[in-house]
Amino acid sequence: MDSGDCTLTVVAVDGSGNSNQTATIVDINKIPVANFTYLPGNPKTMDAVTFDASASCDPDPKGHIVAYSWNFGDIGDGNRTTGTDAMITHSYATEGYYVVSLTVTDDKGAAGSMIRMISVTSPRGDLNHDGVITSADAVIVLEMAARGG
Ligand SMILES: [Ca+2]
Ligand SMILES: [Ca+2]
Repeated sequence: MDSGDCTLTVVAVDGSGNSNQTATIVDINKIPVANFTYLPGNPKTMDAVTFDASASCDPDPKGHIVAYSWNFGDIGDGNRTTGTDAMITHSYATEGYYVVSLTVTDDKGAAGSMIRMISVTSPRGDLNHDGVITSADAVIVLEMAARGG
């Protein structure tokens, strides 16, 4: 991948929250650009969701990404995994909205991040919302029928 595939904006922020875009970068390592997609686009609970970070890149002609760090946003303060492959799968146990963040690290140790919001829904018929359809869901159907629906 050549450097023309990357868009890079460096924004410096001081302790007071003031920011300033830096236009001149000469002979220093450029931070890598994180980007990812996921499939299926409308995942359901317990689906193996494939996250693909192969669109990430390092603007430096000879630079490359050495690590992909994910926070899938579930389980307490997140569910963190770091690997060297751009592709990873993850499944969600419960429905909801999750903030997924990806941080890529380049060969010089610089890091870039991006986040996406992912919506996970329950499969049809999962009446007790535990992510799987089991006899427990059928029991709920029977109870609803017994109450006269
Ligand atoms: Ca770089
Ligand atoms: Ca269920």
